[in-house]
Amino acid sequence: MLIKEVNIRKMKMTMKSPFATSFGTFQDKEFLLLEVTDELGNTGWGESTAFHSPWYTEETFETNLHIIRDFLIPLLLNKEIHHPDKVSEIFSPLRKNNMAKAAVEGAIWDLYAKRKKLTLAEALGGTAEKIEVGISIGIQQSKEQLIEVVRGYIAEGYKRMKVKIKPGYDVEVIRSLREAFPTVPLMADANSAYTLNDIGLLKQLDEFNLMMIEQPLASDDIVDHAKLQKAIKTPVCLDESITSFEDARKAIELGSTQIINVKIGRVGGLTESKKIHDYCMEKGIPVWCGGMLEAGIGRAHNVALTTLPNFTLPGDTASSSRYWEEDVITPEVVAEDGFITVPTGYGIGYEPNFEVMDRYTVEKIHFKA
Ligand code: OSB
Ligand code: MG
Repeated sequence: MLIKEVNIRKMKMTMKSPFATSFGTFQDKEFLLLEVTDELGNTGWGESTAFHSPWYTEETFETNLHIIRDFLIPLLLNKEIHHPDKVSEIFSPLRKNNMAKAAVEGAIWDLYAKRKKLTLAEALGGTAEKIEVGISIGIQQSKEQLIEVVRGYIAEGYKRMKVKIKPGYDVEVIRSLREAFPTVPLMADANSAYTLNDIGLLKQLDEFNLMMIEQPLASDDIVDHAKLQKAIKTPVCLDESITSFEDARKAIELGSTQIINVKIGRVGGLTESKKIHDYCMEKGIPVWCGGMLEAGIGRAHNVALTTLPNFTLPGDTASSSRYWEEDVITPEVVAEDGFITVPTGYGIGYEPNFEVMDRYTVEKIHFKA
């Protein structure tokens, strides 16, 4: 296929409620949507998962715009692409900028699947007809408030609760949550808020039977996490530290992680995600699909990826309505009783909702071969 046109939309949407993590609070979300068109008029959609600030990784939606516009699009326009797996090869002379690469590659995967009359899940080799999801809960004002929020999500059918923690909002918060809900599958995400000096504190979490602790230590570390894992019972799951297949291989080899959170943007695309998935499956390391507070296009890609067989743990792709008053796709993503039914339409299987999309589009940029 030949890529003939690319449209970039700068988007600005506001979340229904603020989402607080150990590194900052999200409410307004600025991000990019991409639409690619081939020589036959097929289109594919992608979403950049970079945030407005370089908090979670070094990328921002503005650096993504720069890289996509000035480097990635010129590499693609009018180039014959036989399979989306080739896109990451074409981009490989450029270092990092994984979220920028993933946004473009994701759009080409969607386009390719539509061209081949396959669902994106099928094109990736996935088979699940429904996927299990949990919910990620930001830092709350108090323990009591967190318990009420969790109660609400349990009532909505979510079965796995992930709670954000940070120094000063950790052991006692998890203790009271565990007392309130003795059997609910529970995990904690620290987003790199601790160091090895906190081993004693992190060890105290062992008594709460957590499914895992996500990214307790530095965002670029795999050495200290291995030391920590030797000292605690709770399985360590890496998020920020895994930016590629090579990172995953090394972290597993070192014993730094027992579970991997795969985020398409963070690792540079669906092709790299599949590689990590396949390797983890071979090594007996379960994976799950993380979230980046995406709008519908990004969520749709997450849903398709999660249909691969080693995604055995619930992901963070909750319903659209958990984040947004209205989403940019139709139908919206809906989790019922903790499960999302994988759509059966070609490509991502959800249609862009142009009326909603236009309402939140700040700027459109058009490229033609
Ligand atoms: O660490 O997984 C994370 C949100 C923003 C940045 C990082 C993370 C998160 C989440 C929420 O946990 C995931 C979601 O609901 O999309
Ligand atoms: Mg995380």
